[in-house]
Amino acid sequence: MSDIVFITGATSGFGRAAAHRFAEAGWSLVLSGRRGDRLDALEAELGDKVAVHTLVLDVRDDEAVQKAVDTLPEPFKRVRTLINNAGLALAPQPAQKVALKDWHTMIDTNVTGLVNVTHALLPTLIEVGEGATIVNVGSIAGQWPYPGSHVYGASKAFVQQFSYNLRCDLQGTGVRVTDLAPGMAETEFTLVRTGGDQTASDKLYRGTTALTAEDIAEQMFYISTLPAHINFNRVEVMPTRQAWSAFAVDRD
Ligand code: NDP
Ligand code: 8X3
Repeated sequence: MSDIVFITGATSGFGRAAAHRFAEAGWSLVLSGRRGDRLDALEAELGDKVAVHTLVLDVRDDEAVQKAVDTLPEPFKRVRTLINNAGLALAPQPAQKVALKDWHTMIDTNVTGLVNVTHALLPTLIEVGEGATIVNVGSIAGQWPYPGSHVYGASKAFVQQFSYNLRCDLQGTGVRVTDLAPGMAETEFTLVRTGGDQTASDKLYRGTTALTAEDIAEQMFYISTLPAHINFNRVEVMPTRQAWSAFAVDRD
Protein backbone atom coordinates (compact mmCIF):
# COMPACT_ATOMS: atom_id res chain seq x y z
CA MET A 1 0.00 0.00 0.00
CA SER A 2 1.35 3.43 -0.88
CA ASP A 3 2.04 6.20 1.61
CA ILE A 4 -0.48 9.02 1.87
CA VAL A 5 0.24 12.74 1.95
CA PHE A 6 -2.33 15.41 2.86
CA ILE A 7 -1.42 18.76 1.34
CA THR A 8 -3.20 22.04 2.11
CA GLY A 9 -2.96 24.83 -0.43
CA ALA A 10 -2.38 22.39 -3.29
CA THR A 11 -3.91 24.67 -5.93
CA SER A 12 -0.81 26.81 -6.42
CA GLY A 13 2.87 27.34 -5.69
CA PHE A 14 4.56 25.04 -3.17
CA GLY A 15 1.48 22.89 -2.57
CA ARG A 16 0.94 22.19 -6.24
CA ALA A 17 4.63 21.39 -6.77
CA ALA A 18 4.52 19.11 -3.73
CA ALA A 19 1.58 17.22 -5.23
CA HIS A 20 3.72 16.54 -8.30
CA ARG A 21 6.79 15.60 -6.24
CA PHE A 22 4.99 13.10 -4.02
CA ALA A 23 3.13 11.69 -7.05
CA GLU A 24 6.47 11.12 -8.77
CA ALA A 25 7.38 8.86 -5.83
CA GLY A 26 4.07 7.01 -5.99
CA TRP A 27 2.40 8.47 -2.90
CA SER A 28 -1.40 8.71 -2.71
CA LEU A 29 -2.51 12.32 -2.54
CA VAL A 30 -5.12 14.19 -0.55
CA LEU A 31 -5.13 17.62 -2.16
CA SER A 32 -7.02 20.59 -0.71
CA GLY A 33 -7.62 24.24 -1.43
CA ARG A 34 -10.51 26.58 -2.07
CA ARG A 35 -10.33 26.60 -5.88
CA GLY A 36 -12.11 23.49 -7.09
CA ASP A 37 -11.28 24.05 -10.77
CA ARG A 38 -7.58 23.91 -9.99
CA LEU A 39 -8.01 20.77 -7.90
CA ASP A 40 -9.88 19.17 -10.80
CA ALA A 41 -7.02 20.10 -13.14
CA LEU A 42 -4.46 18.59 -10.76
CA GLU A 43 -6.49 15.41 -10.44
CA ALA A 44 -6.65 15.20 -14.24
CA GLU A 45 -2.86 15.63 -14.43
CA LEU A 46 -1.93 13.17 -11.70
CA GLY A 47 -4.89 10.82 -11.36
CA ASP A 48 -3.68 8.30 -13.92
CA LYS A 49 -0.35 7.98 -12.05
CA VAL A 50 -1.43 7.81 -8.40
CA ALA A 51 -4.58 7.78 -6.26
CA VAL A 52 -5.89 11.32 -5.78
CA HIS A 53 -8.59 12.60 -3.45
CA THR A 54 -9.46 16.29 -3.73
CA LEU A 55 -11.11 18.44 -1.10
CA VAL A 56 -12.51 21.91 -1.72
CA LEU A 57 -11.68 23.19 1.71
CA ASP A 58 -11.11 26.49 3.46
CA VAL A 59 -8.69 25.75 6.29
CA ARG A 60 -10.25 28.55 8.37
CA ASP A 61 -13.45 26.51 8.75
CA ASP A 62 -12.70 24.14 11.62
CA GLU A 63 -15.92 22.14 11.25
CA ALA A 64 -15.37 21.62 7.52
CA VAL A 65 -11.78 20.56 8.16
CA GLN A 66 -12.83 18.03 10.80
CA LYS A 67 -15.59 16.67 8.54
CA ALA A 68 -13.22 16.36 5.59
CA VAL A 69 -10.76 14.37 7.70
CA ASP A 70 -13.48 12.21 9.30
CA THR A 71 -14.94 11.33 5.91
CA LEU A 72 -11.73 10.57 4.03
CA PRO A 73 -12.35 7.51 1.83
CA GLU A 74 -10.78 4.34 3.22
CA PRO A 75 -7.76 4.27 0.86
CA PHE A 76 -6.81 7.82 1.98
CA LYS A 77 -7.38 7.52 5.73
CA ARG A 78 -3.92 6.61 7.04
CA VAL A 79 -2.22 9.92 6.29
CA ARG A 80 1.52 9.59 6.89
CA THR A 81 2.59 13.12 5.99
CA LEU A 82 0.73 16.36 6.58
CA ILE A 83 1.98 19.34 4.61
CA ASN A 84 0.49 22.38 6.33
CA ASN A 85 1.15 24.75 3.47
CA ALA A 86 -2.00 26.87 2.93
CA GLY A 87 -1.21 30.45 3.79
CA LEU A 88 -0.87 33.98 2.60
CA ALA A 89 0.50 37.43 3.21
CA LEU A 90 -1.54 40.55 2.62
CA ALA A 91 -1.01 44.30 2.64
CA PRO A 92 2.77 44.84 2.53
CA GLN A 93 2.28 48.45 3.66
CA PRO A 94 3.36 49.79 7.08
CA ALA A 95 1.28 48.31 9.92
CA GLN A 96 -0.43 51.60 10.67
CA LYS A 97 -1.90 51.68 7.14
CA VAL A 98 -3.27 48.16 7.04
CA ALA A 99 -6.97 47.29 7.34
CA LEU A 100 -7.76 45.19 10.40
CA LYS A 101 -9.56 42.64 8.23
CA ASP A 102 -6.29 41.85 6.43
CA TRP A 103 -4.61 41.10 9.75
CA HIS A 104 -7.54 38.89 10.70
CA THR A 105 -7.37 37.02 7.38
CA MET A 106 -3.69 36.24 7.87
CA ILE A 107 -4.21 35.07 11.46
CA ASP A 108 -7.29 33.05 10.51
CA THR A 109 -5.44 31.32 7.66
CA ASN A 110 -1.80 31.01 8.76
CA VAL A 111 -2.45 30.39 12.45
CA THR A 112 -6.02 29.15 12.99
CA GLY A 113 -6.17 27.25 9.69
CA LEU A 114 -2.89 25.46 10.35
CA VAL A 115 -4.03 24.60 13.85
CA ASN A 116 -7.40 23.33 12.57
CA VAL A 117 -5.82 20.88 10.15
CA THR A 118 -3.19 19.76 12.63
CA HIS A 119 -5.78 19.08 15.33
CA ALA A 120 -7.98 17.09 12.95
CA LEU A 121 -5.12 14.90 11.70
CA LEU A 122 -3.11 14.38 14.89
CA PRO A 123 -4.95 11.19 15.97
CA THR A 124 -4.27 9.61 12.56
CA LEU A 125 -0.63 10.66 12.53
CA ILE A 126 -0.13 9.29 16.04
CA GLU A 127 -1.77 6.03 14.99
CA VAL A 128 0.61 5.79 12.03
CA GLY A 129 3.43 6.54 14.46
CA GLU A 130 7.02 5.99 13.38
CA GLY A 131 7.80 7.93 10.21
CA ALA A 132 4.68 10.09 10.34
CA THR A 133 5.57 13.69 9.57
CA ILE A 134 4.11 17.16 9.86
CA VAL A 135 5.75 19.79 7.67
CA ASN A 136 4.54 23.21 8.75
CA VAL A 137 5.34 25.90 6.20
CA GLY A 138 6.74 28.83 8.12
CA SER A 139 8.89 31.54 6.60
CA ILE A 140 12.09 33.49 7.08
CA ALA A 141 9.62 36.24 8.01
CA GLY A 142 8.90 34.32 11.22
CA GLN A 143 12.48 34.81 12.37
CA TRP A 144 13.65 38.02 10.74
CA PRO A 145 11.72 41.31 10.94
CA TYR A 146 11.31 43.60 7.93
CA PRO A 147 9.03 46.52 7.04
CA GLY A 148 5.55 45.54 5.92
CA SER A 149 5.74 42.07 7.47
CA HIS A 150 3.72 42.93 10.62
CA VAL A 151 1.12 40.19 11.18
CA TYR A 152 2.42 37.96 8.38
CA GLY A 153 5.85 37.52 10.01
CA ALA A 154 4.22 37.20 13.42
CA SER A 155 1.94 34.44 12.14
CA LYS A 156 4.98 32.55 10.86
CA ALA A 157 6.73 33.00 14.23
CA PHE A 158 3.69 31.21 15.65
CA VAL A 159 4.23 28.40 13.14
CA GLN A 160 7.82 27.97 14.33
CA GLN A 161 7.00 27.90 18.05
CA PHE A 162 3.92 25.72 17.54
CA SER A 163 6.08 23.24 15.62
CA TYR A 164 8.65 23.10 18.42
CA ASN A 165 5.97 22.79 21.11
CA LEU A 166 4.23 20.02 19.18
CA ARG A 167 7.50 18.13 19.11
CA CYS A 168 7.63 18.20 22.91
CA ASP A 169 4.15 16.74 23.26
CA LEU A 170 4.59 14.20 20.46
CA GLN A 171 7.80 12.80 21.85
CA GLY A 172 7.44 9.03 22.08
CA THR A 173 4.77 8.83 19.40
CA GLY A 174 7.20 8.68 16.49
CA VAL A 175 5.54 11.68 14.81
CA ARG A 176 8.03 14.24 13.49
CA VAL A 177 7.44 17.95 13.13
CA THR A 178 9.39 20.40 10.99
CA ASP A 179 9.11 24.14 10.58
CA LEU A 180 10.10 24.59 6.93
CA ALA A 181 10.97 28.26 6.52
CA PRO A 182 11.53 29.39 2.95
CA GLY A 183 12.86 32.73 1.82
CA MET A 184 11.89 34.45 -1.41
CA ALA A 185 10.23 32.02 -3.79
CA GLU A 186 8.45 32.85 -7.02
CA THR A 187 4.85 31.66 -6.81
CA GLU A 188 1.51 33.48 -6.72
CA PHE A 189 2.44 34.62 -3.20
CA THR A 190 3.35 38.20 -4.15
CA LEU A 191 0.38 38.51 -6.49
CA VAL A 192 -1.86 37.67 -3.52
CA ARG A 193 0.14 39.87 -1.15
CA THR A 194 -0.19 42.92 -3.40
CA GLY A 195 -3.89 42.39 -4.09
CA GLY A 196 -3.34 41.17 -7.67
CA ASP A 197 -0.59 43.57 -8.80
CA GLN A 198 1.21 41.51 -11.46
CA THR A 199 3.66 44.34 -12.18
CA ALA A 200 4.75 44.50 -8.53
CA SER A 201 5.09 40.74 -8.44
CA ASP A 202 7.17 40.63 -11.63
CA LYS A 203 9.35 43.48 -10.32
CA LEU A 204 10.14 41.66 -7.08
CA TYR A 205 11.49 38.60 -8.86
CA ARG A 206 13.13 40.41 -11.81
CA GLY A 207 16.93 40.44 -12.09
CA THR A 208 17.55 37.89 -9.36
CA THR A 209 17.17 34.17 -8.85
CA ALA A 210 14.36 33.33 -6.47
CA LEU A 211 13.64 29.85 -5.14
CA THR A 212 11.14 27.90 -7.21
CA ALA A 213 8.10 26.04 -5.95
CA GLU A 214 9.86 22.83 -7.01
CA ASP A 215 12.85 23.68 -4.76
CA ILE A 216 10.56 23.81 -1.75
CA ALA A 217 8.57 20.74 -2.80
CA GLU A 218 11.87 18.84 -2.92
CA GLN A 219 12.56 19.88 0.69
CA MET A 220 9.06 18.80 1.73
CA PHE A 221 9.62 15.39 0.19
CA TYR A 222 13.11 15.04 1.62
CA ILE A 223 11.97 15.92 5.16
CA SER A 224 9.09 13.44 4.90
CA THR A 225 11.25 10.58 3.74
CA LEU A 226 14.19 10.92 6.11
CA PRO A 227 14.93 7.82 8.16
CA ALA A 228 12.31 7.63 10.91
CA HIS A 229 14.78 8.41 13.70
CA ILE A 230 15.66 11.83 12.25
CA ASN A 231 13.65 15.01 12.89
CA PHE A 232 14.65 18.25 11.22
CA ASN A 233 13.32 20.85 13.69
CA ARG A 234 13.63 23.84 11.40
CA VAL A 235 14.81 24.13 7.82
CA GLU A 236 15.44 27.68 6.66
CA VAL A 237 16.04 27.94 2.93
CA MET A 238 16.97 31.12 1.08
CA PRO A 239 18.01 31.75 -2.49
CA THR A 240 21.77 32.22 -2.66
CA ARG A 241 21.10 35.74 -3.94
CA GLN A 242 19.02 36.71 -0.86
CA ALA A 243 20.61 37.66 2.48
CA TRP A 244 20.03 39.89 5.53
CA SER A 245 20.54 43.62 5.44
CA ALA A 246 21.82 46.35 7.77
CA PHE A 247 19.73 47.75 10.63
CA ALA A 248 17.67 50.77 9.65
CA VAL A 249 18.51 53.99 11.51
CA ASP A 250 16.17 56.96 11.72
CA ARG A 251 18.23 60.17 11.31
CA ASP A 252 17.45 63.92 11.53
P1 NDP B 1 0.57 30.66 -3.44
O1 NDP B 1 -0.24 31.90 -3.32
O2 NDP B 1 1.07 30.26 -4.76
O3 NDP B 1 -0.23 29.43 -2.78
C1 NDP B 1 -0.95 29.59 -1.58
C2 NDP B 1 -1.88 28.41 -1.39
O4 NDP B 1 -2.59 28.58 -0.15
C3 NDP B 1 -2.92 28.31 -2.50
O5 NDP B 1 -3.01 26.97 -2.92
C4 NDP B 1 -4.21 28.73 -1.82
O6 NDP B 1 -5.30 27.98 -2.35
C5 NDP B 1 -3.95 28.30 -0.38
N1 NDP B 1 -4.80 29.01 0.56
C6 NDP B 1 -4.79 30.32 0.89
N2 NDP B 1 -5.77 30.59 1.77
C7 NDP B 1 -6.42 29.43 2.00
C8 NDP B 1 -7.53 29.05 2.80
N3 NDP B 1 -8.18 29.94 3.57
N4 NDP B 1 -7.92 27.75 2.80
C9 NDP B 1 -7.27 26.84 2.05
N5 NDP B 1 -6.23 27.12 1.27
C10 NDP B 1 -5.81 28.41 1.24
O7 NDP B 1 1.80 30.88 -2.43
P2 NDP B 1 2.99 29.91 -1.97
O8 NDP B 1 2.93 28.60 -2.61
O9 NDP B 1 4.23 30.70 -2.07
O10 NDP B 1 2.63 29.80 -0.42
C11 NDP B 1 2.51 28.58 0.27
C12 NDP B 1 2.96 28.80 1.70
O11 NDP B 1 4.33 29.18 1.71
C13 NDP B 1 2.24 29.90 2.45
O12 NDP B 1 2.01 29.45 3.77
C14 NDP B 1 3.23 31.06 2.45
O13 NDP B 1 3.05 31.92 3.54
C15 NDP B 1 4.53 30.30 2.54
N6 NDP B 1 5.74 30.98 2.10
C16 NDP B 1 5.84 31.50 0.83
C17 NDP B 1 7.04 32.08 0.45
C18 NDP B 1 7.23 32.69 -0.90
O14 NDP B 1 8.14 33.53 -1.04
N7 NDP B 1 6.47 32.32 -1.90
C19 NDP B 1 8.20 32.12 1.35
C20 NDP B 1 7.95 31.56 2.65
C21 NDP B 1 6.78 31.00 2.99
P3 NDP B 1 -6.76 28.56 -2.66
O15 NDP B 1 -6.63 30.02 -2.95
O16 NDP B 1 -7.24 27.73 -3.81
O17 NDP B 1 -7.51 28.27 -1.40
C1 8X3 C 1 7.61 35.07 2.47
C2 8X3 C 1 9.06 35.18 2.24
O1 8X3 C 1 10.96 36.81 1.82
O2 8X3 C 1 8.68 37.63 1.49
O3 8X3 C 1 7.32 34.22 3.49
O4 8X3 C 1 9.47 37.21 3.71
S1 8X3 C 1 9.57 36.79 2.32
